[in-house]
Amino acid sequence: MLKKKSFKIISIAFVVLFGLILFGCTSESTNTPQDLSVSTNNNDTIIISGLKQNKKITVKEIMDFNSVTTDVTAVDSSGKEENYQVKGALLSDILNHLSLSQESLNGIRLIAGDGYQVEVPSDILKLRDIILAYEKNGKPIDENSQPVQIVIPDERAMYWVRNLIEIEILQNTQSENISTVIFMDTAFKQLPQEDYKYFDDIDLAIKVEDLLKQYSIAPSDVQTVSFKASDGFEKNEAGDAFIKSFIKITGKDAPVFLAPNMPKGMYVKNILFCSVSNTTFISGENIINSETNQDDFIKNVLSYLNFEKSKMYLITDIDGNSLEVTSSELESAVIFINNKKELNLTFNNQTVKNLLMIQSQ
Ligand SMILES: Nc1nc2c(c(=O)[nH]1)N[C@H]1C(S)=C(S)[C@@H](COP(=O)(O)O)O[C@H]1N2
Ligand SMILES: [Mo]
Repeated sequence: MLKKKSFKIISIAFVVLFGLILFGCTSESTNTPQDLSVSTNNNDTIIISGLKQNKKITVKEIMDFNSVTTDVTAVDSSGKEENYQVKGALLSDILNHLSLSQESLNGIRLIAGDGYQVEVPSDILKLRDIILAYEKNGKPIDENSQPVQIVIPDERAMYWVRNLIEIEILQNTQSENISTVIFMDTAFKQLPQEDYKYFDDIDLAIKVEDLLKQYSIAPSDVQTVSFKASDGFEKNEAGDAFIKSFIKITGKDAPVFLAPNMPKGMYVKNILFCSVSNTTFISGENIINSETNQDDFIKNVLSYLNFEKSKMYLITDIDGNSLEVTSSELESAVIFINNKKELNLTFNNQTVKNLLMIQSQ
């Protein structure tokens, strides 16, 4: 009898204690204890930022929008295809509800709980349906994809952000005119280099912070960074992530934009160039390897870089020696790498060794 009674007291105490623990744990979030038992937490919120005031939308509210159900093909980074059906709400409906139109935005940044983020450019916003998916094949999406996964049919899986926690509305993503081109090949020689573990290799990397400091680019001026890779892949990255990252300058896939705590899907391999503010850092080596017509190198590169047209250009080498050239001289110039691995520029029988910089005057 006594035994039974003390058991009861202990049980009650345990229930009360457990309840307190449960309550204590959840009081910081918006969850109520009952919600802990359901597999899709409808009270999870997604923040919509970049507006005058941040908005929040819960999964429950997302589910209240008209749903779309569609068969999609996901192509992963290795090219493998997977077909499945997703159900979710359209971002355009949610934006309309906030008096915004998807087609007229400059861009959005999708931010995940694991640190992954990707910018969706305006051409995709104009063209595509963007689904906030909460079901896959008739079941709630995997726990690690919750609260919702973005699905953009017919766009690469890079944009299919799982575990979405924030959508940032980007106000201005237009890149400025470029007035300075800096050749990474030469610039990296002047920067501190450190060992960097890349899968099974130990290569060398520089800190982006050092690169920016060397060229007096204030971190506050780095809003976004635009990358282009050797395979034609183009991508923008948030400035604050860029400032804290590295560029691996030797070995496989170099130059690679990366950081130890950055999700691997955000790495940009084989960089052709990256632009910040009015400066472009360009890999002479990758340009040489990717341009079929070496003679038109400067013409081609400068035109797709959005390089400021000017009558005169200033060419600077690693020692700080400068030379003024006309635009026709520059357009006739050719770059090459000599057997000492120096990047050189030749025009009119003149050679600039260890080419560092070209600036429009
Ligand atoms: N939250 C989150 N979503 C993400 C990523 C990530 O690292 N984190 N990687 C993206 C990239 S680069 C790809 S290729 C696909 C990979 O999808 P999979 O893991 O289902 O193959 O997810 C995308 N969504
Ligand atoms: Mo990827």
